[in-house]
Order: sequence, then C-alpha cells, then structure tokens
Amino acid sequence: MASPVNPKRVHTLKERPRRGGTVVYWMNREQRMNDNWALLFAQSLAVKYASPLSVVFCLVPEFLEATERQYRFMLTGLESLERSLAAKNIPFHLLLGAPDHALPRFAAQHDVESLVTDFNPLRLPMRWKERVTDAVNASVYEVDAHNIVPARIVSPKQEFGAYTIRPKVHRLLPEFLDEFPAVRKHPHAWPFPVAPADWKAADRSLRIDRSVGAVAWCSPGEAEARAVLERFLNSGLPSYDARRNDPTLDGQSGLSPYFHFGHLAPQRAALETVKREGRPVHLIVQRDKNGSAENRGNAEAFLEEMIVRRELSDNFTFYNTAYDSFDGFPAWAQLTLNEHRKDLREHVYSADDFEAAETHDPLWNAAQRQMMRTGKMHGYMRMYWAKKMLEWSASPEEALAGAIRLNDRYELDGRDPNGYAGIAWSIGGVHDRAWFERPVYGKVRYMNDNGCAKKFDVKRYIAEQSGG
Ligand code: FAD
Ligand code: FO1
Repeated sequence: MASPVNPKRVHTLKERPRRGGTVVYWMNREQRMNDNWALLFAQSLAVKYASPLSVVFCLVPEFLEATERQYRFMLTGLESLERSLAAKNIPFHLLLGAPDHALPRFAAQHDVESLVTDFNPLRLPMRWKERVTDAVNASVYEVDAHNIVPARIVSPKQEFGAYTIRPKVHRLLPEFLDEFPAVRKHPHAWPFPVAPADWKAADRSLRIDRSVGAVAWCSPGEAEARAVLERFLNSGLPSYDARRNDPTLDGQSGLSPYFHFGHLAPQRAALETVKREGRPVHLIVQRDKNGSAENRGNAEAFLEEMIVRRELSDNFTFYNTAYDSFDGFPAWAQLTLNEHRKDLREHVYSADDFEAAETHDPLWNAAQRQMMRTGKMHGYMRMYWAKKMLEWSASPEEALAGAIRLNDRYELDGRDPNGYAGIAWSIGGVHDRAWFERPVYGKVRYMNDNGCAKKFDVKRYIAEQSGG
C-alpha cells in the first residue's frame, strides 16, 4: 500500500507565509523521478496549494575530484530525467553555476514560495543549502530521500559502529520501509516560459579533467538502474553472501553508481528484496541475541550492507564534520597512529607512484588498475587498497588525502559518504575497534596479501587486472 510522505522525513529549514507562488524541488543527490520522497513531498505541497511545480538542478563546473567519467554518467542520467518529468507536466530547469548563485535569482524570477531539497550530509552541499536558505524569500524544506530511516531520526549523534546503529535502524525499518506512491501528472501548468536544457552549453561550462574517460560497463539513468537491480535480485542475490567478498567473481550488485547519483532509491532495492523473500523485513534482518552474523541469509547480508552500513556512512559524515581528515578519527586511533609516526616504513610511495600503480605489490597494483580502468574497484580490495596506502605513505594524513583523491577521481561511486567512511575505517579505525599493535598501523586493523590469499585466488585476480 503506497503511503504519503512520512512527515519525519521532512526537516523544515525556513517557513514563510503563503502568497500563492510556485513550488520547486531543487534536486541535488536524488537524481530520479520515481521513488523520490523529496519530489513526492514537493508535489504534495503543490497539489495542496493548487500550485505549479518544477524541478531545478544546478550544474557546478567542478565537484571535488570528479572528471569526465562521473560527469558524463550524471549528465546522461539527467537528460533522460528531463524527458520523464516532461511527461508528467513537471518542467526540468538546468541552471549553470553554484546553487547559492543561480538559485536565488531563479526563485525571485519564478515567484517560488516553497523550495524543497534533498538531504545530503557532505560539507559542500550543506553549505549550498545554508546559503540558499538565507537568500530566498520562500519556505525551505529538506527531505531525506536517500536513507530508509532518515539520518536525523535514526540517531542524534555520531554512532560508534554498525553494532550501535543496527538496532536503531532495525527498530524503525517497519515504519520507514513503506511503499512509494507514483508521481502524478501535475494538474497545474508552469506559468513561465521553459527553456529546454542546453546540454551542449552545460558540457562547455565544465572545468574538469577529460582524460579519465567514461566507462562502458555501466549505463546511467533510472531505467538502467532498475534493470541492474532486477538482474542482481534474480541472479546475484541467491549467492550474494558467499560470493560478495571474492574479487575474482562478479558477486556484488554493481548498484553503487546508481545509489551515488540517486538513479535508484536504496528503499526501492530493499522493498524489492523483501518482496522476493516473502517475509516481513524484521524477520529477514533479525540476528540471534549476541548479534552474530553466522550463516547469514543472502537477503540479510545484502540489507546489512545496503541499509546498515550505508546509513552508518551518512551518520558519520553528517555528525563528524572532520570526516575527511585525521582529526575525524576516534581518539584511540589518533593516539596509536601518532605513536607510530616515526616507525620505519619498508616502502614509501608518492601520490604519483600510487596513481601509476607502480608499487612493489602486484596485488595492490591490480586493484589500482581495476579502479582506473573500470571506475569500480571490488569492495573487498578497497579495504586492502586503502590500508596499504597507510602502510606505504610517509604519514597517515598523506595516506588519507591520497586515498580520497584517487577514489574520488576514478570511482564512479566516489565523492560519497560511503567513500569517506570506508577510507576513514581503513586508515583511521572509524567504526572499528583497536587490534593488536604493530609497526606503522599501531592498533588500526591490519590486512595483508596472505589474508587475501585465504579468501580468494590472488594470482587469478592479478592476471585478470593486468590486461590493457
Ligand atoms: P554491494 O556489495 O552490492 O553492496 C550494495 C550496497 O551496499 C552498496 O552499493 C552500498 O550502498 C552498500 N555498501 C556495501 N558495502 C558498504 C560499505 N562497506 N560501507 C557502506 N556501504 C556499503 N562505497 C561507495 O558508494 N562510494 C565510495 O566511494 C566508496 N569508497 C570506499 C572506499 C574504501 C576504502 C572502502 C573500504 C569502501 C568504500 N565503499 C564505497 C563501500 C563499498 O566498498 C562500496 O559501496 C561497494 O563496493 C559498492 O559496490 P556494490 O554496490 O556492487 O556493492
Ligand atoms: N550535485 C549538484 O547539485 N550539482 C552538480 O553539478 C553535481 C556534480 C557532481 C559531480 C560528481 C558527483 O559525484 C556528484 C555531483 N553532485 C552534484 C553531487 C551529488 O549529486 C551528490 O550530492 C553527492 O555526490 C553526495 O552524494
């Protein structure tokens, strides 16, 4: 049964008296029409007030380390979105430039009285939102359309780890894992002229590195994202837990680029998984009393990663403003890494050595090559990859900055809360505990190629990634 937008997903940033103006959804993270609580909330306002409705996307000429690879993926997805929205009588406006410049002018020119935007815990989008909220003469609402359990609801603080956020998420899943209503054909016409998006001017406006090219294995857009989800649920999920950590197998879902750019709602992936399981979600995810994950079901393993681990990353980047720096590490990790700053590094590599995949370790080089070539390093290898950068960099800060830069430059799913959390876990013990002490790592969890060799066929992975 489809439900209206749960009011707990909506966070009011500013209220202004109504004056019969228009409603706009300023889209940032959730670049899709269907299954988008922010768009659904904007339309509910517009229907209630009998107002026109349109969607605005502000294209910035650069975004963190994004290159041609990520912008091509995103812009292609937005082009198909413009067409889908037009069929629902909801115009799509592509504005060029930073939102805090382009949006206030647009709002004034189009008599915007309610501005809805989506939840995004990253520093730059949060700053855009603050400035836009100050600048517009409109009510402003933020809707969490990324997390199933809204980040602001699941916890008022930074969680220690999956083990502390998991019960809080699980308790609220039955309330928030609700079915999406469909977007309606909007009953009120937009009263201003609508210029179709100029995609050529958009591309010319970008100041990005064009040398990191688009990837062929993953086509962007909402329809493609649903097809990938269907394929995974039919042929990947039934063996997910056994295969997901073997980089020589295609055992992951391949969904992260679609989640990152918002082409697919994690909530849709969860709803479809639960439908296939034929059991209520709380029975799928429940663990025995000591929380052990022994012989996890495949659906439980997938939902654990896709809901608990992913929502833990939003919690981390939302409440820890130092999410991309050494200061963001837990105190025990900062202490131990400081105590081992002067340890002899057996190997020390520069940023260029790492980027050229020219370390002494063929396994690390293979992972780096996979990321540069495909834009998607296997999840298991990402842990090994980042931890070895800690081991072979002159300092933890250099390792952290280097891992973030390479991850955000080459990964399709980079520039994402999951990335900052995953790298901080690997290098700074975030969401992890102290392990027995060793050189350079201190008490930060260690990984090595022997550990990998116990898990999968290392030689095969290296051979597969040494191709051109
Ligand atoms: P699947 O195994 O199919 O997982 C499905 C979904 O579950 C993922 O799309 C993701 O949303 C979520 N998920 C799975 N593993 C994790 C995890 N460890 N933490 C949080 N969510 C998870 N993920 C990104 O989306 N962007 C990144 O930039 C990124 N950088 C990472 C860097 C490092 C050093 C590490 C250790 C992990 C990183 N991850 C990142 C998390 C994880 O590796 C990827 O989400 C996963 O590999 C994406 O592939 P998939 O969707 O096929 O994964
Ligand atoms: N968000 C925007 O609102 N405008 C952009 O031009 C934009 C570019 C962009 C490029 C690469 C990328 O990975 C993300 C980008 N985003 C942009 C942000 C994205 O939509 C999300 O807000 C963040 O990635 C957080 O997940």
